[in-house]
Amino acid sequence: MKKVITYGTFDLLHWGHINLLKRAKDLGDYLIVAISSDEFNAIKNKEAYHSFENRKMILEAIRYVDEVIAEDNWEQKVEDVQKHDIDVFVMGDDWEGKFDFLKEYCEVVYLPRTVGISTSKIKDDLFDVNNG
Ligand code: C2G
Repeated sequence: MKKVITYGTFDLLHWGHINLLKRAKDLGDYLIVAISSDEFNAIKNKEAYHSFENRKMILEAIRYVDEVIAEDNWEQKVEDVQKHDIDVFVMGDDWEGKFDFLKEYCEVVYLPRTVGISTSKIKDDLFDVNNG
């Protein structure tokens, strides 16, 4: 069984995230998603609308996702890859090159980000709609 892992906050979930998860799953047979804990989001300086528990529930409901674990820090990836016997590490290419150190442990794939959608775009568009 070819195991894939990817990391992220995945909040507010949108079709760009789904595109990423689908392509990640297509690279293997089993996809683990490590979602950033609320505490780690504070370190990433990222504000999530949904709590970790609710983001976990949402991700677990996605057909491409087989398992959800917590991402608590920047340093856990090597241990995760080894502990979960990962074959492929996947991230959007906004992270291009940032995780090449994992090539010692597994295949590293950066997939093109989906253009035209982002959580900040959703928030901006909603703000414009509500504020004329
Ligand atoms: N993504 C994408 N297309 C978009 C938006 C996001 O392909 N339009 C991808 C990102 O490249 C990332 C994943 O979806 O691979 C999750 O996005 P975020 O939740 O924004 O992830 P981020 O906060 O960058 O967390 O240790 C890694 C970090 O936890 C990554």
